[in-house]
Amino acid sequence: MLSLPKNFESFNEARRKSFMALYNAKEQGKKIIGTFCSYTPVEIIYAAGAVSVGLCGKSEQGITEAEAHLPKTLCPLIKASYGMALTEQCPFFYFSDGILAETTCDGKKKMYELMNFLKPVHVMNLPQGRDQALALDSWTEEVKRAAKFLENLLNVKITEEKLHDAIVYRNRVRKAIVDLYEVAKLKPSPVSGYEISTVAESADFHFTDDDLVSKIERATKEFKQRIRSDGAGRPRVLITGCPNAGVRDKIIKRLEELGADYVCADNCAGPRTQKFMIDENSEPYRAIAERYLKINCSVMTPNTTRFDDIKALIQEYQVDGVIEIVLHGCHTFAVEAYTTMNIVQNELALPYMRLDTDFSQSDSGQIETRLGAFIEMMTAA
Ligand code: BJ8
Repeated sequence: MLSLPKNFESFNEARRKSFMALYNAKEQGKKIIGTFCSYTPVEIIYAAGAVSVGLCGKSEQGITEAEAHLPKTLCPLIKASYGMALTEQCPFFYFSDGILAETTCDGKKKMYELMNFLKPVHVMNLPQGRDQALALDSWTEEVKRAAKFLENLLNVKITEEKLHDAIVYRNRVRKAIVDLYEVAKLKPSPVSGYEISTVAESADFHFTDDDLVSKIERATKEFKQRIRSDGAGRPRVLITGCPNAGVRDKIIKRLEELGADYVCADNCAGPRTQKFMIDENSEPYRAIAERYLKINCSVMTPNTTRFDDIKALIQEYQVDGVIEIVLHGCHTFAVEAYTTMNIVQNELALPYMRLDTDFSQSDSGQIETRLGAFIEMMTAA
């Protein structure tokens, strides 16, 4: 019989519920692999007969405890991810059989060394630039090495056939998510971006046997049929920069409550990343490596394709202004923010605002004032 965390009784109802849902899945023999990044090739996890679960910390919970091991100046996403694992508050980490991770930013890759004391962590060596000589070759080898890790950990065999099935399945999931995001291309968007992203993010936490693709497709259909009476004239915003899950309520929800529409994200969660499919007719390991190496993250150098994508998304989603979120301690996105600002303000002549923040609520008043002023600026433009 599986054990529950020592502090289980102190959890709120929602947390207890997710624990118990996963507990039941584990009791039925489901294997779970935790992930922290869009570079994780989830196809190999599915081909190993396991399910992947996104483990990034999304709130202040666990940060104080994490700071006993990690520097206070580290990005809140890293501290929250580690803290939730350390304090056994995250059901998904608690029930994960292992972790598949990558060498992305310095803080994350060093944190994994400590996390390895809590659970088996395999760190894939991500090339630092996709144009480097042998980048694709070495990343393909890393995908194979990660597959071996899973085979040993879970005592399974990853065959080419299983890999192919996993590629086809994950391509279908991605296509469904892109279609879902594209609802916001309608002007006015029939549904709030906050709601769209809530459905898209739920795909990261799918442990049951019902069909995830049909679930997303149903939501897309329902959203398209909605009639929104207050939609006209609301400025349309693209959010870029660091992952925004930990600041969704403070920034995105508030932005929409104040009168703008969040129509698109140029980040890991948005259509920019989901649109890359895997070639279903090539050698699977190389095809997987090729797809993941296309991701435009600021940990890559150079990362010029990110800016090409921002420009394309601004056009496709008829964007009126760009907000860049930079989490405290995230140097790679903070440096790239200078280029984003120049492109948006000077080349495209659109309003741009950068918000430096963390997962606390201490700056929510200040952020609200700045969001209000930004909406006025977009409306006047
Ligand atoms: S592919 S964005 S998920 S690395 S915000 S922890 S970069 S200091 S999350 Fe990311 Fe993968 Fe890139 Fe996406 Fe470091 Fe920056 Fe923190 Fe970050």
